[in-house]
Amino acid sequence: MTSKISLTRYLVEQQRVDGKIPAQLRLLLEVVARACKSISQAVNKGALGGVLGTAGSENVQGEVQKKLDIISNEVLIEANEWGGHLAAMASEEMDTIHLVPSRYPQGEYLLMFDPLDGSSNIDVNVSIGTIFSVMKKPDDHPGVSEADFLQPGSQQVAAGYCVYGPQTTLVLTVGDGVAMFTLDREQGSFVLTQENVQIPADTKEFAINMSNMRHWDAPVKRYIDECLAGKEGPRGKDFNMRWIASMVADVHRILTRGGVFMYPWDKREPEKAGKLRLMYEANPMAWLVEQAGGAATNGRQRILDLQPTKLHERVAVFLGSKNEVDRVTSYHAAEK
Ligand code: AHM
Ligand code: MG
Repeated sequence: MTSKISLTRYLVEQQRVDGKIPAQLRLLLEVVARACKSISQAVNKGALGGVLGTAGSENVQGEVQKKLDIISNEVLIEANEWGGHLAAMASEEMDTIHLVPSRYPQGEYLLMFDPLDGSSNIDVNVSIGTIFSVMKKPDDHPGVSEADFLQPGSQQVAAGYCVYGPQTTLVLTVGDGVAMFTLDREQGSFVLTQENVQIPADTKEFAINMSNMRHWDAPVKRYIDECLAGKEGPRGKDFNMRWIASMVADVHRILTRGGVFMYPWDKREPEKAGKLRLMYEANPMAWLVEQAGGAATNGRQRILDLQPTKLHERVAVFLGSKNEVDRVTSYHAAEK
């Protein structure tokens, strides 16, 4: 790359040269990126900034909230509510939707986010991230309600994440492939460091929380058993395993060098859902992965085709290298 392309320039060119994104969406993405920069700073300070540890509260899913979960949620809301580009926001950390206060202009977009994904890694200095998804508010009625958010992931107009690791990297799609931007801390701006990200169709690496094995459904167990059998088994090759316990970091690895990520539902859950949330985690990651040539299903259906029934809906997730996702999905189809 000869001259550095900032996120701002990339978005302006997407808007101006290619006409791919409207001005309001460009503004929205710049604001999200700015919020991520400020979350990145808080993450970097760690104990020095007094941001580690629990906040003594629980979210709507009954999970203990960390201080950084709450700080990140507030940063994203404050950054986004006054710009005039949003109709409303929804977050993994809030019970219901957050309307843009009436003193600010209302826009046409809906923003959903997991403000700080991988919360169990905050206090141990392991990569964490912010995941976001953008849709348009249906324009057939005034006002905005929770029902407006319940659109399938195929309706997303932008999606991405920012991983706070050894580097802070923002990964974005507006439906035209996947681009990665690394935060240049001296300049204070995100710089384009990779375009047209592609996930190889085949892989020898899988990511799953193996401690749940005894609770898995038969097709998942079959798939992993075959991987574990290595060269001597039906796959005829050895597999390696990675599990970071931050979806952002696991997906970032997969976008970088391939692999398959799985968080299946397991037999402890009567609703046959999973741990991960459709609106804040599965949809944006599924779209990024598809845009990079990979696949994403819930074991039976394409994630982006799922019709959500509630804001905090959970879903089983299989995503990454296409041939592996197709294989584990076919094992589900073969089940009686
Ligand atoms: P969080 O949004 O509360 O952080 O939970 C989601 C995270 C994912 O990032 C990760 O893939 C998974 O939970 C890890 O789960 P486990 O604790 O079973 O390893
Ligand atoms: Mg999460």
